[in-house]
Amino acid sequence: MTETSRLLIVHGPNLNLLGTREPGIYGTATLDDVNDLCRAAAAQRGFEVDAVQSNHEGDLVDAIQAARGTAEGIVINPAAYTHTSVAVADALAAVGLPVVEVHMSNVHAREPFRRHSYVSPHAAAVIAGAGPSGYRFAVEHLTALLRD
Ligand code: DHK
Repeated sequence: MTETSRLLIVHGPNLNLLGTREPGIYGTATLDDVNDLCRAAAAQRGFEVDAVQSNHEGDLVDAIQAARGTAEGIVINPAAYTHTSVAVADALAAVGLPVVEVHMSNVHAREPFRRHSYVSPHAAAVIAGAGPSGYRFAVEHLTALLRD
């Protein structure tokens, strides 16, 4: 572990609406709830968390690039950009930090276009369908990876 002991949590488009957005699919936890959960899970393992959400692809790329030197690993729910963004995938590859990809919903049980992820080839693990707990699992796995 380096002296920073920080993780970056990246949330893609429309995740600012968690809590009210299609609750039958995404549940009722808000983005703040999810970030609090990440902070608590990270703190138990001696890490701090920076969290960013954007509805704009380039902002997500900027945030991922900025993680180099400030974070030891990334948890990312790219949301719709999972299925479309070569730019987000390239940014993850460029920074070379360990990545865990999270989806609130089980993307494999939904529309066929949600089954493909540009991000997964750059992820150490992919967690889908566990709702907010998926973020906790992601933080636990990422911190375990970083400590081993
Ligand atoms: C969130 C989204 O916004 C969708 O575009 C993805 C993901 C699934 C989720 O389950 O968290 O397809």
